[in-house]
Amino acid sequence: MTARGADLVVGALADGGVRHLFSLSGNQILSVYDATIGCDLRIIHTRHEAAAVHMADAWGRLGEEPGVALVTAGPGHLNALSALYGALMAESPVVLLSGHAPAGQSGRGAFQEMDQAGAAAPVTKASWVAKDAARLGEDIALALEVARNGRPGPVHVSLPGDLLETKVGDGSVARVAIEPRGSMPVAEGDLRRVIELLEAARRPLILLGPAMARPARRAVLDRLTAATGMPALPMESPRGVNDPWLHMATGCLGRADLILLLGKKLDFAVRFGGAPPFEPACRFIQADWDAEALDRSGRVSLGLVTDPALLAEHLAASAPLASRWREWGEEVAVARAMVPAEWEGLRRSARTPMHPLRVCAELQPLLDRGAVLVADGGEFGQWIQAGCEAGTRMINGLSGSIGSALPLALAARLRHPDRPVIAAMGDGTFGFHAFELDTALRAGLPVVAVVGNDARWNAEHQLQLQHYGPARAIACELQPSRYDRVASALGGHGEHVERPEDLGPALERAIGSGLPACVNVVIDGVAAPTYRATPAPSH
Ligand SMILES: Cc1ncc(C[n+]2csc(CCOP(=O)(O)OP(=O)(O)O)c2C)c(N)n1
Ligand SMILES: [Mg+2]
Repeated sequence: MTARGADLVVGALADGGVRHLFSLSGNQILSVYDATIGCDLRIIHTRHEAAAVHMADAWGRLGEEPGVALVTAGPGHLNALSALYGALMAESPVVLLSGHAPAGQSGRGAFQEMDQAGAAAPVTKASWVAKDAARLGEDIALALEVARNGRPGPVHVSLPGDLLETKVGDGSVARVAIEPRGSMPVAEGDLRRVIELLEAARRPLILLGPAMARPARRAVLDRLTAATGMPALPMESPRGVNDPWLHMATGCLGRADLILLLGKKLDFAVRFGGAPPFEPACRFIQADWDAEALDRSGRVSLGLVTDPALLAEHLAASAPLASRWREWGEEVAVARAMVPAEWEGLRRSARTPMHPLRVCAELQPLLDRGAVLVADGGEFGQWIQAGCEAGTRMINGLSGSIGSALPLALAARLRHPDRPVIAAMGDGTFGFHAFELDTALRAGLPVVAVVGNDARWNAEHQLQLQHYGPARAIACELQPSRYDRVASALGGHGEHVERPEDLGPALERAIGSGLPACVNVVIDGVAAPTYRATPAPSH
């Protein structure tokens, strides 16, 4: 059989270790669908292009290997872009392949013709339109390599429909190998300067960017903390230094006299290094893969372009730093484990509507048994993030976007087929991708959506109360809808819960059903957690 451009695309994906394409069909990509027949490349097709990209994002975050989404041209491509922003901010290796108007009609007003590479450029590491049918395999191999190299992130390639259909040879599709860029060594002088600054510090603290905080690189950080005592905190929430999951450790930021930013930009998440939370005298060191990511405001005393994980490795092996900050490290760890004193009562509270912490208390045994937790944003999402501990946990991330939890959960289930996967989100958020419960059913990915239903966009409602007062709360109310019935209508399992004692059994039934499920929980729409109260040890 004569190979087409589309066969080169599929061949290069397979050679690159890609086994799943998260996709929504469209005219310009049907040749790629056709080319997958008989290949070890499964198409999981979604109900919205953004969901396909969210799934690719989760796949990337969970395994550090690129998740690949395939969408159609023009509007399909544009639908995918908001989710690409999520992957960019989460530093997730993702490749978005979009169908594109035929190259042969370029500039003539072809169907769905637009500047797709330009549109994707602000939310990608690299973005281009393939030019040559015979070299489509190289485009794919390069995209996979760029996505995973250095700071991981999304890459976009537009695939003109006519190139995909072009005959390119006799079917013997040549393997394409792109040489991976080698890791970046740490210059000896740089390492010496970092060690000198650290030696002078009494309470140094490491802040990690999202990629550094994920398990693959986190292991190095754990070794560094074990060797030196120096604590490390992830900055992966849009609430940054106020990430509710940090608990009382947020209060330790103001006590640090040196912050070591590893793969973490000096951005909004860390309040640009300002006071509060940081003392004006606190010094900053920044190590990053990219020179463009280094601070230019003058706040950082030492900026290095290097692989931050490799720097951590060297620091862990540095004799002068060994065991230097044991007490301080312990102090931060204890603060991380402390939550406000009143939480214990709220976790047990029998009142209705339920407090979000009571929902956390009912979820925790499932997480202790190995369930994966995906938490979205909004006030309910913040409570879940703050009040639950999970071995495998994914949150919406620094994009601050709501809506991704359900598609992220589907990919988590694909990655961990033997573990229950719980996606917790507010009622407003559920509306973004509720129909992915249908994808879940078709693809055999039973996840449990736990919807905290307070019949409003509470996070914004709370901001209105704070800034404009109760008399000027406007346009944030929703219906107290029975979202569980959405799941049943789509062939899944639905549970509606109003009383706290019913939640645990409802969750068990939802997981036991083996179907995609929605547990609609009527909750009290309280404001997200804050940490001013007297601390108590957490559960
Ligand atoms: C894509 C996107 N649109 C809008 C927002 C603004 N936003 C943040 S939280 C929120 C409310 C979420 O409501 P819900 O899911 O019901 O959770 P709740 O806050 O009520 O617990 C909104 C509208 C956002 N962060 N992302
Ligand atoms: Mg809500």
